[in-house]
Amino acid sequence: MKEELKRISAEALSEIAGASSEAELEAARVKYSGKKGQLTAILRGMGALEPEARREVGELANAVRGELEAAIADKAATLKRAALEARLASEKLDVTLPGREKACGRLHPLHTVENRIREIFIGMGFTVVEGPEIESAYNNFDALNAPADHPSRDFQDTFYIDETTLLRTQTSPVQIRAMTGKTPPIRVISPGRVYRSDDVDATHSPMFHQVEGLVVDKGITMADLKGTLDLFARSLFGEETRTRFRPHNFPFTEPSAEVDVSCFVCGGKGCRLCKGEGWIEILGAGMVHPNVLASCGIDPEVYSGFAFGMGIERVAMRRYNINDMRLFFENDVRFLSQF
Ligand code: 2NM
Repeated sequence: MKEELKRISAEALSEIAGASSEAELEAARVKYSGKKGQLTAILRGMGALEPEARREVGELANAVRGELEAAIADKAATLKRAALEARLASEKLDVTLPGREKACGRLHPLHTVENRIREIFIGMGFTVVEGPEIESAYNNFDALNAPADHPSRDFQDTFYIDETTLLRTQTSPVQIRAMTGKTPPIRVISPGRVYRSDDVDATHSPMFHQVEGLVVDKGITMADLKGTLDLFARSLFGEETRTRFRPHNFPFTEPSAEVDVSCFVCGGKGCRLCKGEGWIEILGAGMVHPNVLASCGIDPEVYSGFAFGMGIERVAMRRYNINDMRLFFENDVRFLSQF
């Protein structure tokens, strides 16, 4: 039996040493010191021995068991360390590598320009008002003193939903809403989308954005309009900017004007942007027609007002020197990321 124990010990130690995984080590443990293991079988068989032999074999068997347990524990620790090292090697990361930059969104250039326009007028005491894009023909045309035969009413130019409902062609109906049933003073701007049945080209889009402004109070004159637009132009385009009013005609204002700003590239000398003119048209404006005030329930004998309107696309195109309006709506990141 001693010979048998020595054989078991030698075999077991070599198997333990040769185990290359925790599973193999466990298999070796079960094979020798498990419940049905070879060493366990010897210990069980000792009952049949003489007391003297039993003591000797028992001592040796215990010694072998101790040896095996120590070898197993030792090997287990070695395997565990090796597994950890393998994991550390495979999961190694180089914290000195440069990070991967996340693409970050930004405001659309039309939004940036609209926000700037809002800021400037808010700074002058205006309130921002909004209204529906689906409007009544009354608010869009009749209340704005547009005669029944005015060309803008044409089915060719306006998106009608039915005879009395349409997509607003300007944001003026918002100002009709801001005046109706209200008592001046009124100081509002109305930014938003407007719709016209135009074919798409470099300077036209069937949907574009406008900001209109309106001031109504006692004693409002053309001087207030000029001062307001002058300050606006200097805030948006720079302190040296000058404004020029040219006579024009709108049904909702009298007198009416188109407003130019001195070219912010050449300062008025004439260049490619202003096509040698020195001036760039950006606004329409005028004194609110008495019929418009009256149709909103405001007495034109007591109150007067001015109004103006501009296309945001057009302002942004001039500001950023963009030559094609379609670029705003194509959402090509190569274009949008430049602003
Ligand atoms: C423009 C040009 C001139 C305008 C007029 C009104 C209202 F409602 F008061 F009559 N709102 N906006 C106006 C005046 C708009 O856009 C080129």
